[in-house]
Amino acid sequence: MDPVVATLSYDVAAVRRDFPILGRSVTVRGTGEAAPLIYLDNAATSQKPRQVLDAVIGYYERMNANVHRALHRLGEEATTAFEESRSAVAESIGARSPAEIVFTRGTTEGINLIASAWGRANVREGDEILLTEMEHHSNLIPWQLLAAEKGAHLRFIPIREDGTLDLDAIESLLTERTRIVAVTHVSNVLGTINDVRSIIDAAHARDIPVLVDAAQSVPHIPVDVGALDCDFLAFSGHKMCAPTGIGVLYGKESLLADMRPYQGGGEMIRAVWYDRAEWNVPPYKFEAGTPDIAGAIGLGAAVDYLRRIGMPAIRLYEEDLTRYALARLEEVEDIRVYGSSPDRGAVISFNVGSIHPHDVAQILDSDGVAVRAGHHCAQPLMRKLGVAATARASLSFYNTAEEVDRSIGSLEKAREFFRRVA
Ligand code: C6P
Repeated sequence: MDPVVATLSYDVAAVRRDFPILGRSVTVRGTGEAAPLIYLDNAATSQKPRQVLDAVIGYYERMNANVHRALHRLGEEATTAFEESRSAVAESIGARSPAEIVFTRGTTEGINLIASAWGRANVREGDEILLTEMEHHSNLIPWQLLAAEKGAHLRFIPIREDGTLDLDAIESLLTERTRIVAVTHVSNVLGTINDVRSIIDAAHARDIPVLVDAAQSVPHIPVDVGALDCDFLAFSGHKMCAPTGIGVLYGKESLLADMRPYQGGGEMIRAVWYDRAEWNVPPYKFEAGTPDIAGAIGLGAAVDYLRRIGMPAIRLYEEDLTRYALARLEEVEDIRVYGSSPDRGAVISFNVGSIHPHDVAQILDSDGVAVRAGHHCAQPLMRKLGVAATARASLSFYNTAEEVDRSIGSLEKAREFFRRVA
């Protein structure tokens, strides 16, 4: 890995040149003119820099082989690159050892792994699982499945008007039946950055382990699992400049060592007989079958890339840009922004008057501005907010104030259009 040069600022124009897709233009519907693409759907998936694309292509061009099996040169090189990525990930989130880093398909698989492998062994009838009211379906459905199988109950930390968690409620929600707490670090709808450290402290005071859904935090803010003292933490490579299909589950080594495997197959065993088997050590115990080798190598390159810019610098830049975008949005008549936590990430959900968010997204798209509209895989939260859907702009370290300005122009256009047809 190159030496990490972390300062608190960086050259955004130079960073943008690393991303081939940011140089593309799209045809403006109506005029037929070409406009630069404005990509504001980073919470769904991020764009990929040349360094990551090269790492993936380089693997296939120079060392394509299976890992941990082949004794030949290619196998050895692929295994080294794969394990170097694991070490880079471990170092970047402050894990004590690469053995605490399980490669998964993404956040969803990481949470399912814990609900299944840890949950089935530790949750019993009448037990409770504590979540929050702002969870993505990925940190809700796996627990619903487990609760239904075991006869356990789900409890929820409520959210307040401003989209922050009511942490005062925790003390009464943590009971002698609570077996695990699973909480999102940053909401993919409200942008709220949750004070997971306090939640972890409260849970640990009762010996309850905590899983953090870090899908929207690891790509945007410095995250240190040692400082948080979380027991499990899951995130996705594709939201942090790496390819799709690769993700990470961090787990404290002692917990991973005690857990049953998640899936059976090659790689996760030490010895096999016709009627039984002995498991491999973590993390391999949880990596049955051929992994996404190219994806893991791409993730290693993405981690190196982000660390060279510096996560503190990325956080500062995105914080500024989000503040600017929120201020500009406030100028739009009839705008309603969901979530006003003082501590927030680069996600802004909004609606404009009674215009359907799908229409807002479509008009923005016709101007080359990509935002998401829908329930954002958080239907219970949408119900809580009293809406069926919202539009959502999610920013990244390569977006600019100029892009925000152009998007606001398109939003005004949408509002004007619907005022005329109303
Ligand atoms: N949210 C969004 O547009 P996967 O699909 O496994 O990479 O990530 C799931 C996930 C889990 N938790 C949170 C907080 C998330 O935001 C996501 C993914 C995307 O908001 C796609 S629905």
